[in-house]
Amino acid sequence: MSKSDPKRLRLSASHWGAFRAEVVDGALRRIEPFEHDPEPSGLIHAWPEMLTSPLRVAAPLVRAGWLKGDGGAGRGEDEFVQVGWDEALDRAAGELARVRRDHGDAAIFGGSYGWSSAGRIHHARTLIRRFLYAFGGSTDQVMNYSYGAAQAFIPRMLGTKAAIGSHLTSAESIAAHCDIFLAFGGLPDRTWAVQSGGASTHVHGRFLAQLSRLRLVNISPSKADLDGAEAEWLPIRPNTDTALILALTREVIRAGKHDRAFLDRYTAGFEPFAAYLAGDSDGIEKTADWAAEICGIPAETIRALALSLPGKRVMLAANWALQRARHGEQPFWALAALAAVLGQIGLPGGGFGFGYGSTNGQGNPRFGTPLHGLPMGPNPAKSVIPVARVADMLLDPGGQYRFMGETGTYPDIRLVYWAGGNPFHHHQDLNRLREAFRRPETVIVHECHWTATARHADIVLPATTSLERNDLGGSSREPYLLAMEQLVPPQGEARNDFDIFADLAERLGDRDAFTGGRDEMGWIRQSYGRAVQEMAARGVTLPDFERFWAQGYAEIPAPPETYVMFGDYRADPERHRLNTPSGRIELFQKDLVAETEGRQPGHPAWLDPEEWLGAPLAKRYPLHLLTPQPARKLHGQMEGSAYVAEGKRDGLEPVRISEKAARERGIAEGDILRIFNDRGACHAWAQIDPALHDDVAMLATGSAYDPDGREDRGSNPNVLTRDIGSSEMGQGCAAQSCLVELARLDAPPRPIRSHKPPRIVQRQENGQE
Ligand SMILES: Nc1nc2c(c(=O)[nH]1)N[C@H]1C(S)=C(S)[C@@H](COP(=O)(O)OP(=O)(O)OC[C@H]3O[C@@H](n4cnc5c(=O)[nH]c(N)nc54)[C@H](O)[C@@H]3O)O[C@H]1N2
Ligand SMILES: Nc1nc2c(c(=O)[nH]1)N[C@H]1C(S)=C(S)[C@@H](COP(=O)(O)OP(=O)(O)OC[C@H]3O[C@@H](n4cnc5c(=O)[nH]c(N)nc54)[C@H](O)[C@@H]3O)O[C@H]1N2
Ligand SMILES: [Mo]
Repeated sequence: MSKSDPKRLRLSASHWGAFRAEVVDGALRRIEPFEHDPEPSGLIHAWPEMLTSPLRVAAPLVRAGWLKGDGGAGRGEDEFVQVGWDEALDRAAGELARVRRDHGDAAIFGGSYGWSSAGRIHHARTLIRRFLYAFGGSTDQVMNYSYGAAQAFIPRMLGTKAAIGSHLTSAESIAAHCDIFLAFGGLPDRTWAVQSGGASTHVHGRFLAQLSRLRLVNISPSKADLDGAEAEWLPIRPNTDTALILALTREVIRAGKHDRAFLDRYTAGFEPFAAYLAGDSDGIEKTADWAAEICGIPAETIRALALSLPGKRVMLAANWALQRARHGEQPFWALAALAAVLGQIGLPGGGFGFGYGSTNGQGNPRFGTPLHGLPMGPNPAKSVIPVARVADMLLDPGGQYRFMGETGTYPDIRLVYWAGGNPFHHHQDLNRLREAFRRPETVIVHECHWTATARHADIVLPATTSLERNDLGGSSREPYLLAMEQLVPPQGEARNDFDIFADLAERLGDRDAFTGGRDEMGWIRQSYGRAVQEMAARGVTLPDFERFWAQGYAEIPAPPETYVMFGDYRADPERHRLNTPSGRIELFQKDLVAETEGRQPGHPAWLDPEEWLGAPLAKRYPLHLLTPQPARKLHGQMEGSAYVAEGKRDGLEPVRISEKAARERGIAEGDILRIFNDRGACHAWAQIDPALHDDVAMLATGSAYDPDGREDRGSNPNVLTRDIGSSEMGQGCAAQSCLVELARLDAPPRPIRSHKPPRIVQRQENGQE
């Protein structure tokens, strides 16, 4: 089919799926899943609405109060003044130059955490950093919200990031060799809808089918976390997995079934760890009875599970949610230790892995699909914070914090610049973040949609979505390099982030410092050229660019081997020494004790998560609130579409509660509830779930923050979550440690405002508004 054929279905892609579209007169007429996607996600059908949503930012805007010099007081409440692109860019460039000159490069906060969109050339978070780095740099964010605690902590114990999901033992290996698969947090199909960079080949159903022969155990507060396969369900209290894992370990050792030879050869520090389990260090033996009190699973069940493991091929899997909690480093480390005690690490189909439940294609072969975005270069400002400490930073300039065993100092931020992320979606304790966001002198945001972050900005620049430009998409975990063809012209006055930064760079005196002398298609061709070269070195010939672009994709063959994590290490621990102090898997690290001045022991340990069902606070707030990823959205994206609205009632999301919780509070299915704690409140409708832990409430993330004082008019759970790092070591997001109470709302909830743009005023003739 030729390119000029109007009926030709053009390819584009998103984190939630590649698709083809029929475009008629500049509008998306029809969306079809990518022809090679065996299990496409319904999420792609949100696209036509996302594109033309009334919530699109239509033109460049400046906040009225900022123009009057209100010092940030009106952020999030104010109206906006529509300005032309030239004025908006002049103002943005002027502020960047002023803040750099008066306060230094680190006074600009450009970490800009967020998923942006699929497509690596127009990846907003890469572009903003490239732009800022080209002119002196900015304060950046390190690690991520997804698995930040593990990212900071686990490599120093295991010597590799592979275990956190970058390269897990393959599904084929598990299918062929594993007997028992323990899934902490389950294996939900929901989270497998997405893959960062562009999902092309959804395989959740295939993955579950590969596990169908095994004994599958879903250790999660929610039975629904492992639907679609036969599984035992152990409803665990949230945040107590570490206690359960330690007890499983202790019971195996008590029965004399631990693999001494493996521990001697491949691990360091078993003795102090075992002494802790035996109670030598604190007088408490970590038995099944001990753990039962903490995690709520009967002691006999724990003991039976422990004794069923030795002699079997066991895969210990945990999803990322477990570590988005206070002391979230511990369950991952403890699980690796249990796998070591069972001697399973490095065996086909055995060992451990984090993230099998968390994004599409975990357990896929590592295709290594070559995808290159624009290079960012180094950050000359050399200023970083751990990603989830953003509100602390804004509220406490000059304040000190601990991270990975070191002390850092928060910079004094005067300008916040965000492109491709939504902190008023992703951060915790949003009422506190709102206070923090009032501190800087200027906030600049590029957005496609009126998110709460855009509403809290001073200069809002309308960005195109990935459907309004050309790009390259895909993921190294999936087999297709995707040619994302522009489907429609930019909506309203939207412009590509690339072009916005290019024009700003020009105003700052050097356009090419950002563009590198290339335009959109120049970068796409350059990136594809690199891919062709790299694949040639691997003996694979990719089609030339024109053929690739016309076809819409290039296929990357799977590597031949079936991957086993730590397989090399097991085969030859000297040659494949791990990148840890001992060169082995560390079950004890004495530096950890020194670095935390004794606040953490040197081995995996049960540390009080502070907000959990065993805490004194549970008397006042007796439900543990879990905030999983939304099924019908990617984070806050698609909010406002009819596709998402189908799951809502009165504009509110469902909160899942148990039959017991409903009965005790006189709540019926569909009742509108107020969910609250000392930090804030939000609203949701009651969905009674007979297969949920009695004392758990589940409200997905993703609702737009729409505050009325400390109360969110909608269903954003991050008004309730606690803004604290996982620990002083990892400083990851700890959203899953949160207690709440809820009650039926008898008065109707206040009308939601977030489905409409903020008030926009036109500038008057004399240039004053
Ligand atoms: N309570 C709680 N909170 C959580 C979590 C949790 O489990 N519980 N999970 C956390 C996790 S794991 C994550 S990853 C974060 C996710 O948090 P975010 O990644 O910040 O969430 P998104 O909604 O994906 O934000 C991306 C934004 O980029 C915009 N965008 C898309 N394409 C473009 C573009 O081309 N240009 C520009 N300029 N903008 C674009 C979208 O409109 C959207 O608003 O949330 C975290 N927050
Ligand atoms: N549809 C969709 N898919 C997504 C995303 C999205 O926004 N939408 N976001 C993507 C992103 S950025 C990420 S990082 C991943 C995150 O992937 P995950 O972290 O795996 O996903 P969650 O939905 O946060 O959590 C999964 C389940 O963990 C269980 N859980 C929570 N706390 C505990 C605990 O303490 N113990 C145990 N045993 N179980 C617990 C909950 O019951 C929950 O349903 O998802 C990705 N996939
Ligand atoms: Mo994430």
